[in-house]
Amino acid sequence: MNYNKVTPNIISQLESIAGKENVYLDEEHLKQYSHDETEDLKFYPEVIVKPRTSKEISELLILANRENIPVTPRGAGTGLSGGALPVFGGIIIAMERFNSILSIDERNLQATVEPGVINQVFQEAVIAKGLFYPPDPASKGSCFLGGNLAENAGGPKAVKYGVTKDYVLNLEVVLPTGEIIMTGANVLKNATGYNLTQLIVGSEGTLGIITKIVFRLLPYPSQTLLMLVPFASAAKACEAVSAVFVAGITPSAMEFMERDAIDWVLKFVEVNIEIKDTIQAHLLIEVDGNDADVLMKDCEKISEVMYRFGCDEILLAETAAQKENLWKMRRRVAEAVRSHAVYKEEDTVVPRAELAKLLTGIKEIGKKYGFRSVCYGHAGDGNLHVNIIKEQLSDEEWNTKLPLGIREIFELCVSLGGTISGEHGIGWVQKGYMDIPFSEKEISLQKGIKSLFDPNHILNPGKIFV
Ligand code: 2HG
Ligand code: ZN
Repeated sequence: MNYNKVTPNIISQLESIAGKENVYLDEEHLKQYSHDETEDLKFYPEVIVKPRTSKEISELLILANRENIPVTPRGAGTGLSGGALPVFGGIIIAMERFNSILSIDERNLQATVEPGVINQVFQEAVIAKGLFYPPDPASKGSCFLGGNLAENAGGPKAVKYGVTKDYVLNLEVVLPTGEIIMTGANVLKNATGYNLTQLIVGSEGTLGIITKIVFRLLPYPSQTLLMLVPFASAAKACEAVSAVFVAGITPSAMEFMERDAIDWVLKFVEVNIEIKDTIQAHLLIEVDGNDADVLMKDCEKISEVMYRFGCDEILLAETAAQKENLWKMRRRVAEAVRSHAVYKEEDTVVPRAELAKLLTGIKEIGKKYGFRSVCYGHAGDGNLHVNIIKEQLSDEEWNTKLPLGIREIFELCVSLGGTISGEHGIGWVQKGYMDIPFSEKEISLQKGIKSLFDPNHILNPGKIFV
């Protein structure tokens, strides 16, 4: 794609749309908005605009089509697949001024919010009314709800409560060509026409810019219990996961951490825990509800399953402090890996009963190409985050062997009935592997949808597809 450059004339048009004070050209801003949380990527925008209304976004997109300028929508920049990076320069539309919770409807258990609201701020606002918005990505303290929709974000609670898409009823969206639409209705059941709401969720900012979100909510579960389950065998830990569900229990979280992941996070944050040398992996299992006796019975049943798979002594966390201590260990592991090594993160996902085969296969592929991996993730969803570590590999090996190893890992996922991203999305970094899960026809269908929504390909170009 050949795009035009942003000229002084275009800058003044941007300023007349959004206000001069909301248009940024300074080096500090251009640098700040040139990266997200994806390892080792930087692309500079030419200008950043911070609009406040859907109408302003509409006018910005109309201008971009007229002048053939690429536009990249951006939330909090916590993405992990380069989805918010302006890979062709152009204009970043930053959504942080869309930061209002417009309404919480306690009668219908619904809420209408703007996309620039931080996930945890929204969670806490609804908890204050006894309500619950479950999707809880690791970055919940800083990520925006709009970005959560763009990537259909998950997190530990997805195993029981589902992912972001499962809570979206209706959206206001500004199309790449500037029209403002509503995609659905504020209802729990909707069999009216194609599901434009679910098409937009997970489209990574390539089919439109979300400006209003209508969520469904649940009653807040008042109690939880949390267990840390150690295993001498990582494969056994993975095998135990599906047995819990077969035993009739759906935990509210079921996380897996390899020994390396824990060792690194314990060096990174203060966690009060003793781990025997023989332990090679842990499961972190949470149950939630409103009846303490039922929760304790669930924990007993889960423990029986775990011991059947040869776990070591289980730690039960009952106090808030004990739970916080264990969750801190899991929630900070990504930062610990990021701070410790040059790495490449993959977001593999398979049917949960195939987890042990996936983990074993990943280690064999690592041996074949000479790289080490540190694995952790949402075992209950069959979603394993694989951090491939550069360590002693030369730059040349890293740049030649790594793509081959990643391709084999993704081929293994698909062979096990899985796919190549569970929650982090495709964005810029995984688009070269889309031929593994999809046929040419399946990709051409998706590209056809993109061209229908964005005929001039000005919105978030270069993402998802090569
Ligand atoms: C997690 O489950 C996140 O910890 C990974 O999905 C976050 O890699 C990250 O930064
Ligand atoms: Zn995750």
